Amino acid sequence: MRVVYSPTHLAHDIDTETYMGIPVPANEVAERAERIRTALEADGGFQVGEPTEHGTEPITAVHDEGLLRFLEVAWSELRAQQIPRPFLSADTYPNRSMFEGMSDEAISRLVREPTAHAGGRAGYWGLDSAAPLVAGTYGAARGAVDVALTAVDLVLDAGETAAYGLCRPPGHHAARSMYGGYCFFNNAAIAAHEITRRTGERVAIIDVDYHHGNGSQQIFWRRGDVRYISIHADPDRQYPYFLGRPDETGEGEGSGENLNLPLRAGATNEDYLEATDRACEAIAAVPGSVVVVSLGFDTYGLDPIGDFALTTAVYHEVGRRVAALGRRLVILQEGGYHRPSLGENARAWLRGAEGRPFDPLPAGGFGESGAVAG
Ligand code: Q9C
Ligand code: ZN
Repeated sequence: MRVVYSPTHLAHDIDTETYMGIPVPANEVAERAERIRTALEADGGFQVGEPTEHGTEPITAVHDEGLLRFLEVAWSELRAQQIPRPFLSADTYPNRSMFEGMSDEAISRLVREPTAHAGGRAGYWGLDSAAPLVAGTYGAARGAVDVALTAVDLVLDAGETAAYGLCRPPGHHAARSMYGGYCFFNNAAIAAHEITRRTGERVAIIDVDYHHGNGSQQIFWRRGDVRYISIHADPDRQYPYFLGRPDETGEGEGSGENLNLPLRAGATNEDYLEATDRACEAIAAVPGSVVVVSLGFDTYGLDPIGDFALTTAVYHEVGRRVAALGRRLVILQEGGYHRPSLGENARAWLRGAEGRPFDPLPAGGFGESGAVAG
């Protein structure tokens, strides 16, 4: 399988994030993508190449141009304003209750981008304090979009039945006009939109990251040409808290096109495969020849921010079942934070999608697999 990787991610070199007001070691770090790339190179069955540049047009087809402009200048604004921070994080968010009682007309007039403070501007465009922005973030986020769009090219133009984009930073929490949750541009949504534009077909997104992809859901909420299906931790106990419930099914043209499958804490391989089958049925029910996979490994039993109990073997089976839909796959990396297992889990998933046996690397062999048997 062809793999797309960009070294631009290395300059998004985060070491700290804030969690509930306290600085903590970052989860979404460069080592993640390097672990996956190295494992796929060692496998021998993957050809890793760099993306081609696709420009900003496919991004602004999905995102507000203001978000792109903000991300482009945010770091230099923080520096110019001499706010001494190692990364940019919001000061104040426009909580909806700030505008309680005001008319829709007044709200749309009053809720606007502040012009002169990086912390206020980050609050306007950001969802949370978990997406630290540094000097290299914009370049890395643009690189991740190019990775996703190059994977689309491989499938649409180069005759590949599947391609893997090793996107970093991830994307599925980024909405049309919002970044957050370690995500800046929504790589999978940009890819899905591009596929609809170029094929004229319907596209399905299956999101198997541990978290609900609120950004992807928001972007396609009213669209009848992109079906979004997500298996994730119940938002009652997990980020992003305010979206991801089963009664969110889309509106207008998108009515019935959004499927949320939340799972309990401790969800097992068996629970996950059952949800995978429901998701695959929802894909098979509509026409189309391409599926975008938002692939996360934060469902793994040892993930530091997840609470599912999945093992490496199940990723092989999920990859196999998604490929068994018989559609072309654009597979894009989202989350997954247990660094030692990321390489093996990616190999397992992608080999499953290619119909190759898993063939785990021997313990103590290449790297430190961190994989748990079973
Ligand atoms: N204590 C993705 O997996 N909250 N994003 C982290 C950690 C934000 C996850 C809290 C989680 C965002 C792409
Ligand atoms: Zn996640």
